[in-house]
Amino acid sequence: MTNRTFTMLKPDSLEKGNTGAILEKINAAGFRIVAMKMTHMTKRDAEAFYAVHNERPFFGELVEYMTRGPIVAAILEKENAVEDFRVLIGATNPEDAAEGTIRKLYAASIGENAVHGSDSDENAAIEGAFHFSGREMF
Ligand code: 3AN
Repeated sequence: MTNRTFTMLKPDSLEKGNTGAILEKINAAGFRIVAMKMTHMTKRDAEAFYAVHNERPFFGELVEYMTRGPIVAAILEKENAVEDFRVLIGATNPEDAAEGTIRKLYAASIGENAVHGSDSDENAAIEGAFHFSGREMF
């Protein structure tokens, strides 16, 4: 699973009509799409996906946000995918994100930060398997 990462275009990106623009940046950065779908997470899905954050003060807000509308989930492949994708999306807080990064361009705040990117190869595999079966990966 090395060289694969997992991403979600979060509800705010779809609400604002930024899906195409964000996918274009991902494509231009050299990532190959292994799997992709539009889906709407249930409360239970979001609580499970973000279980590592369940003690954090923003957990309720995070679950509310991630379930308020559809998302685009995708598995992406590229050499050094996890690290390079984190560079492409920028810092968690868009105020700290570098110029030209997806979060700098499209995120409103630390809470509504447009995209998700896995933080390790291990989590990329877990998160990809959360959303996709083997038959949906190409
Ligand atoms: P990243 O998405 O950059 O890996 P994490 O894993 O620390 O950041 O946080 C997961 C998600 O939780 C973020 N994408 C964001 O939506 C939300 N989040 C993180 N920190 C905060 C915060 N201080 N206040 C509100 N929401 C937050």
